[in-house]
Amino acid sequence: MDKGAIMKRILVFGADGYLGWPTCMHFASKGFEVCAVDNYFRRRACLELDIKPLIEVPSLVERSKIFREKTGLEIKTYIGDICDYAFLSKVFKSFKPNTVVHYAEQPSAPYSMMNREKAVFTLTNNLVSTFNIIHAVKEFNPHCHIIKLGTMGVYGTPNINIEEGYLEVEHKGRKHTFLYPKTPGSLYHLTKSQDGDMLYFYCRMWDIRVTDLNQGPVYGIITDEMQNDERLFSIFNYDDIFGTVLNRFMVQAITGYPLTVYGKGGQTRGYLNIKDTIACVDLAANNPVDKGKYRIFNQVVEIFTVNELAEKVQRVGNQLGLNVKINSIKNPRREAEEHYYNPIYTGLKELGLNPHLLTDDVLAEMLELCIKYKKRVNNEAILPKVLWG
Ligand code: NAD
Ligand code: USQ
Repeated sequence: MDKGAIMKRILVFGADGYLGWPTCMHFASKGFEVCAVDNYFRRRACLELDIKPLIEVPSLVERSKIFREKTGLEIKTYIGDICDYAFLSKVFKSFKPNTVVHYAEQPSAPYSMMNREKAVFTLTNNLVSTFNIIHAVKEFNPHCHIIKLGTMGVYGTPNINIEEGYLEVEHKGRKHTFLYPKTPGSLYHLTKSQDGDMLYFYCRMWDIRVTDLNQGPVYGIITDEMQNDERLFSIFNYDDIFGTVLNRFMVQAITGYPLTVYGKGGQTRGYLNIKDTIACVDLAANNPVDKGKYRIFNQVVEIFTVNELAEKVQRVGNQLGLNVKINSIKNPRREAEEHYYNPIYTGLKELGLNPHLLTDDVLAEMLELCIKYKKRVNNEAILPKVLWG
């Protein structure tokens, strides 16, 4: 396999999003030819739900222009829906990627549990986008490496260790290795289980090559390529629909809103800094998996309970002169609030990941950045409104 050829032309789906945009800048800065695709679903959903991200960022096309003006580096853009196979085929035929990164899904658990319409959109969008990418790879470049962003939430919170993707089972004296059993806790998480099953199926049927990065909740705002220019920042939400827990807590802390711990706060997850998301995708792209293989990494850096996160934000916030309070509110979700949680996450470290940890300095830096945008915070967007039951 020509590794150099595989690595240099990268197509990023979901490129306007929180993780997609910094990924595009990163690969462009590393000498890749980058093609960025998005249909602005996330922006339209925010408008529809009257949610404003903390920082106003220009469109994908505008950010690519700004990035080119500042660096001389090109990020080619296409605006369209990858569930539309004709559009996707056009992009594949014209760009001829060697690697694709698939972020282009509806990523919010509460959004998927809001009502039937949002649920059916999540199902259709997340499964058809993945299905179309598989078909486009088979049709236009069967050597192409698909890197899909999965989620740790597919495993749920089982009372045994969470292995990295697969589990060897011994039954009546015989052994077989299966995909690790999945117990997702929202319709969104269910779609991530199903798209994983589909990718595994087509690895076996069509010999495509896939890396699935089962990622935990991401926090943070800044990556190196943003160069402290807010026009190059990512979409950053703190609301109950698109905000992830630590990003929400930081914005709550700077406005004096008591941190919204759902239920007992013993919910335990594996977290990572947005800088490490980029580093992990980079490692996957630079170490493509063999054809026919469905490789899974658990993309996690540190494990915390919700209570531990809230206490960290409170301590560091108070050191900055904020008066941070914590409030346990009724949990809108159906999930275990106290449970065993021991995922294995050695694969990416073995490939060379050098993780960023959630130190007090890192937290203080993120809080100070959020303070700059305090005037934009709408407290009405904070309390959870979507109930699972
Ligand atoms: P995001 O919503 O910011 O990014 C996804 C982007 O994909 C959006 O810009 C959206 O407009 C686009 N998109 C969605 N459907 C599309 C379609 N059919 N055609 C074209 N574009 C489409 O979300 P994110 O937080 O950047 O997450 C990216 C991926 O990573 C998702 O698949 C999510 O499941 C996964 N993930 C995210 C986190 C996290 O904490 N942010 C953690 C684990 C996994
Ligand atoms: N939580 C609170 N208070 C809040 C928000 C959340 O206690 O104000 C709790 C939730 O109940 C949950 C935990 O914090 O137990 C994490 O919630 P989250 O909203 O940060 O994460 P989640 O809904 O699981 O989804 C996010 C991303 C999703 C990704 C997932 C990774 O939106 O795209 O797949 O993190 S994981 O959680 O590992 O499945």
